Order: sequence, then C-alpha cells, then structure tokens
Amino acid sequence: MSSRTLIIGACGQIGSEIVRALRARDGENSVIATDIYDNNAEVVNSGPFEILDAKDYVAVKDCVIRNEIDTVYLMAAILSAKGEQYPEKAWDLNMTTLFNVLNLAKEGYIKKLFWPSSIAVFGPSTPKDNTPQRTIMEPTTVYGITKQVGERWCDYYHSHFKVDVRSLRYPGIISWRTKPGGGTTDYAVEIYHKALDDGFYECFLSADTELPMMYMEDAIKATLNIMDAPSEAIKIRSSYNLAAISFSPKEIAASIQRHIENFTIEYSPDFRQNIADSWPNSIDDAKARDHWNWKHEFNLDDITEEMLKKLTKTQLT
Ligand code: AKB
Repeated sequence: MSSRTLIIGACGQIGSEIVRALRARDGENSVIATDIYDNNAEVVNSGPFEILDAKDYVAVKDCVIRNEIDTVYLMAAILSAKGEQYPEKAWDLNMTTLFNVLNLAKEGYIKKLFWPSSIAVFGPSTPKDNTPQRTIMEPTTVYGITKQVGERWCDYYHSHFKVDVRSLRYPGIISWRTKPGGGTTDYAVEIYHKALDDGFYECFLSADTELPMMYMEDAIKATLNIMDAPSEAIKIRSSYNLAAISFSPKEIAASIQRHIENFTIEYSPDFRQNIADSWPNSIDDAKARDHWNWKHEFNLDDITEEMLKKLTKTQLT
C-alpha cells in the first residue's frame, strides 16, 4: 500500500485545511481524517473519517495499525484563551496527545510526525521585535507552557529515539472556510465576518496590539513544505520560527475600510489582552527560509481582499 496519512483534529481550523490539501494531492483514500467530533461536513464527506479520542493511546494505536498509517499530523489542541479557562484540561489534552504519537513513532508504528507549536512559546521577557529562533522563553499561558515543553519533548524523542518529528511555531492563522476557536489571534478572523454581517466589530484587543499573523494558504504551504523536505534539511527538531506579516487591530480595520467604507471598530480589551501583550510583535524566521526554503506570499491587503471575496461568496451560496 502507498503512503497513508492520519490527521488528528481534522475538523478544526488548520486540520481541515491539511485534510483538503492532502486529499487533493495524494487521493482521498490516502488521508484518514479523525476528530473527537464530526462537525465539519466537508472533512467527514470527502474521504475516510473516524471518530477518535487522541488521548486514548490504545485507540490511536489501533487506528494507525488498522489503516496502515505512516505519517501523522497531530492538530488537536486547546489554544491560548480557552487554556486559561480550563488549565488542567489544556495541559492534559495537549501533552497526552503528543506523548501518544511520540511513543507510537518511537515504537516504530509511525514514520513521520507533524506537531504544531506556536508563538505562544514566547513570553514577556522575550525580545519583542524580530524574535530570534533561540531566545528567552518564559511563556505565561498554560497553552504556551504546553507548547514550550512539547518542543523539548520533540527534540528529545528525535535525539534519543530518532523520531522524525517536524514542527512549526505558527503565528495567528487567518482563514475563511473554518473558524478558529479558543485563541487570542481569533479576532483577525472574526473581524471579517462581523465587517460583512454588521459593518461593525467590537475588538477584544486594543487598537495598537501588534501580533504575527499569516494567511491559511501560506500556513498550509509551510506545513507541507517542512513535511516534504528531506530529513537532513530539518536541522531544528524542537520547532521552527515561522512568519509572514505583523499587524494591529487598527491596521486590519483600515485594510477592511479600503473595501467597506462604513466599517467601524471599537476596542474593549478583555483577559486576552494580557496574553497578546506577552507575545512577540514580529518573528525572525530566517532558519526556516534558509533550511527548507520557506517563503510567504500573502500580505495584509492580499488577505483582506481574499477574505472579503470568499466570505461574500459563501454568504451568497
Ligand atoms: C492562539 O491565539 O492561541 C493561537 C496561536 C497563536 O497559537 N492562534
């Protein structure tokens, strides 16, 4: 049988797009989509789908063996904002699922593994601008702690057990097909929906909060590129800094106003402001660009144009 891929967390914002891209590239039956819920019709109906609790080691192992899987993308996680509301749940889900797949790879059931990290690994003591690959990392969110510790475990499993694990520190990801949930960067997706539906957005971050962001198409390209790269090219086995653009709520609002003149925004920062303030403004991703030729395409105005066009079309159909 040819190479078969398992996506865990396949109904979520990034997981669903990985399923779509891999099914288009490798054929629908090569990609087994799994999630704890079956709440994404496209993912469920476009090829093999199974309900899977990624915290259950025996169930994940059975799924991997039964489907003759060699590559796994673990996309299930509790993100930054939700993690602060459910700290123990976030720790348990984010770490147990990672150990399950790392151990399956160590035992030889999986050949290659993708695990997403995040800019949340950084904290208030990290240099804020052009944050380097290697720097001070003192995250102040539960989510950030799980990602930082997860990175150390990925590196450990690679150096001690030769596990072929690859990882990216995703910035905020902007997409139109599936909404994000439970993150601090979610405002940059919500704002487009509200601009079209109501002409108004009440933003939970302050006007000048600058954060690293990326369009989904770029994020998927980066993910497939790092997974396709030869093993020797992947010189960092914790996780790679990955960047495209940085902007603030004020700047994304101005970009939307170039298309929807009457769009207005107000700012009511809540607990997510503290999280955003602890993260970098911008990221230095020179290592990714150098080691496996990463290059982004979409800037803020490209993203605004695409988001408004695609969301308008979706509303009309
Ligand atoms: C979040 O906001 O929690 C995520 C992330 C940056 O990892 N989008």
